[in-house]
Parts: sequence; C-alpha cells; structure tokens
Amino acid sequence: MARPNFPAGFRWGVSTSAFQIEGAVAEGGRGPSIWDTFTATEGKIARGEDAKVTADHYHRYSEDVALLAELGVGAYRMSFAWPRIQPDGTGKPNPEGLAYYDKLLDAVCAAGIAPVGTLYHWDTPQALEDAGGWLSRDTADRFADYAAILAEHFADRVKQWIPLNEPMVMSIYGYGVGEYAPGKFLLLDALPTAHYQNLAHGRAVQALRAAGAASIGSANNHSPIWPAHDTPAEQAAAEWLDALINRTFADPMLLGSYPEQVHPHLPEHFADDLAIIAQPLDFYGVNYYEPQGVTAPGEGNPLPFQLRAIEGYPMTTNDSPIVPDGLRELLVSLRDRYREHLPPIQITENGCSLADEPGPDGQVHDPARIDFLDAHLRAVRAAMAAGVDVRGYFVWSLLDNFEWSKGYAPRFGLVHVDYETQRRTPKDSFAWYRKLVRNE
Ligand code: GCO
Repeated sequence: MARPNFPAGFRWGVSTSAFQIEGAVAEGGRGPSIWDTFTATEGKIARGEDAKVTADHYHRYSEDVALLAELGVGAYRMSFAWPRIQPDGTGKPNPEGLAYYDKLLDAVCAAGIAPVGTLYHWDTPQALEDAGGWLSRDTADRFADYAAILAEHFADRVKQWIPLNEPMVMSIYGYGVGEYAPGKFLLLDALPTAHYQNLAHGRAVQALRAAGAASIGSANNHSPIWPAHDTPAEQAAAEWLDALINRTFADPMLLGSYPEQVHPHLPEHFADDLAIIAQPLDFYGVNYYEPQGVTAPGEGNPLPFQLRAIEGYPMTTNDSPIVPDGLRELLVSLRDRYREHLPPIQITENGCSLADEPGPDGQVHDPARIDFLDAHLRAVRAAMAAGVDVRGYFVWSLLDNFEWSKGYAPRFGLVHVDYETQRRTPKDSFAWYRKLVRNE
C-alpha cells in the first residue's frame, strides 16, 4: 500500500502513559493514585483486572526504549506518575521517583529520541482526591508546585511538555458519569473540574516557562460532532455537546473564554482565571479517535443532548467506529474556529484497539491497524493540503496496555505484550510504521 508522503522535519512518535504501562504501583516510594483505588473497587474494571503489573515498564523500560530505537521514531510521548514524584501530591519530591524518570529519560535521550513529557495522565494522588481532587481549586495550586518540580529536574532532557492529558475525559468520565476514576456521578455539576484542570494547565505553563521550558502544548481529546438530522433540536444538542467536550477545553486555552452553554455550571468568578489559562502555547496537541454522534435529548433526560452510536463504519474492539476522514474534518474545523489563535498542531494520540494475538508463526498480523494508520495519515495529509499546520503524529500506543475500565482486552500497541510472560512481539504494524518513519 502506498504511503502518504510528509514534509521533511515532520515529527513521528508514539505515546504511552505511566499508569497504563509501568506497574510497580507500590515500589520506589510511589503513593496510591485514584486509579489504584478505582481498580481495587469491585465492579469497576472488566474482569476485575488491575494495573499492579501491566506491561511492567517500570522494570523493563530499557527493553522498551530499545523497541523505540528499533522503530526509529524521533519523539516519545510518556507521562510522569504524579504519585511517584509526590506520593501524597504535596511537599518535597520522592528521590526514588526522580531517580526512575532520570533513568528512563537518560535511556530515551541516549537512543537519540526526544522525550515529550505529559505531567498528568489521570493518576491523581489519592490524598489530593481525598481533599477534593479536581473539584477543589487547591489542586490547581498543587499541580503548579508539581510542574515546577518536574521542570527543575527534567527540563534539561524534556524539551516538549504537555501539562494535562485529556482533561475532558477526566471531567466527563471521571466526575460526570463515573465510568473512570474517581467514579463520581455529578453530570453537569462536574464542570468545576474542567475549570480547575484548565487553571492547573495555565499554572503549569507558567511554572514550566519560569524554569525555562522550551516548548509547551496540550493533549486535548477532540471529536467532530455528528447530529443525525439537520433539525433545530438536533443542531442545538450538537452545539451543546460540542461546547461540553471540545470547546470547554480548547476555548479557554486558545481564546481565553468559555462557550456560553457552560457558564452557569462553572465556579463563580471563573472569568478571573481566564488570563492565567490562556497562556501562549507552542503547539496544540490533539488526540483523535472518532466522531461523536448526538441527537436531541429524550423526555426526562437530565442533559441537553443524547449521545447516539455512529453506524455504518468498521468498529474497533474498543467500540469505536473507524472514521479516518473525521480527523481531516476535525483538523480543518479547529483551524477555521481558532484561526490565528491556533498554534501548530501535533496529533498527540491516534490509534485503534484490535484483538491482536500471535499466530501459529508466532507473529502478530494486524492488517487492520496498518489500514487504520494509513487512512488516518492520509486524512492528516489532506488537512495539511487544505492549509492546516500539522507538525507531528504520535501513534497510541507503543505497547499493548491497561485500557482503563476495559482492562487488557483492547490491544492498542504496535507491540504485543503477553502479560503472563511479559514477552514483547512487534506486530506487522510496527514494521510498517518503522518503514514510514524511516522514509524507506
Ligand atoms: C485516551 C487516553 C489513552 C487511552 C487511549 C485509548 O485518549 O483516552 O489518552 O489513555 O488509552 O485513548 O482509549
């Protein structure tokens, strides 16, 4: 299959997150996170699975960095586990936590790969959640302290920073509907968590800049919103959902404002924080997986919209429709909405879960993932041809990993992980991406 060509200097990478691959949850002075608590709660995770070991990256990071080097990517997006750095979310850093990321980052840099550091990928220290978590403004202050610690210790090796991964998912899935940690069911009363995460983002950018950070961006999950019909009721529902899952997180960062739909649900005096949130960014990171279907709310629905499944497309094993052109549509819409306020874009996550298992030959043949990546890269290329400034693409993910409340069944990796033996097997898509990255 021909591969879409990309300009010289286009940044190729892969992404992972600490809680999903590290394991060693009680080693190295790490404190408990909300996801340790959530996985220990009956009925929250498929098959009662947990992330105590997962891909054991904490002990096997050298082997995984060798896989990165074999792949030939120029950048590796990882995340720091807040509870490894500050076990209860406050105070002096844990030396063992600093030492672990020193080793990891030294290995990544020695392989000639640029680390991209996500400060937070949902693993809030439990002690901070007990004190209010993202419902409390104080957590934004704690996050700024945490950002300063990371910048002080790692800004010599980490040249690109992302304060928060997908604050929308934390707010909606974690506090709104409770499918993710910390498992609260607040619906629109969860919206203060969006504001305090946005404030934490702005405070972290300030702290990172003060420590001389070179390049700072985001990793916001965005979806095109697809109403079933062009009726006033469905358009209103679509505008509300777009406001909630896209604009509540992009507008404050890029425009210094919130969509009016959410104003009544934000903390009083939220407007006082907008200048802090709207810190200039060097790149706008976008995580794309699928469009989001929507329709008008039914009788008695507490929300001003009703999600609807998008049909007629192939599906991943994570129940996502595979819609490559949705990425082109999203990128063009972001450019048209934010215009001169939009920094160059990095696709900080894109990938698919399949039921990958080694065949009789011991190899993992995943043609559907190759097709997925090829089609989504063509969509990126089409957006670039339409004038959207996209500078990089990171596959989610390097390794099969713990897929939150769905556990280990959804496999997203370019590399298969046998969780019994910890054997890594590069899939066919690994070789395909390797050739693309190396322009072979
Ligand atoms: C996300 C998270 C990842 C997920 C991936 C697959 O975007 O939800 O950043 O942690 O594992 O997206 O769902």
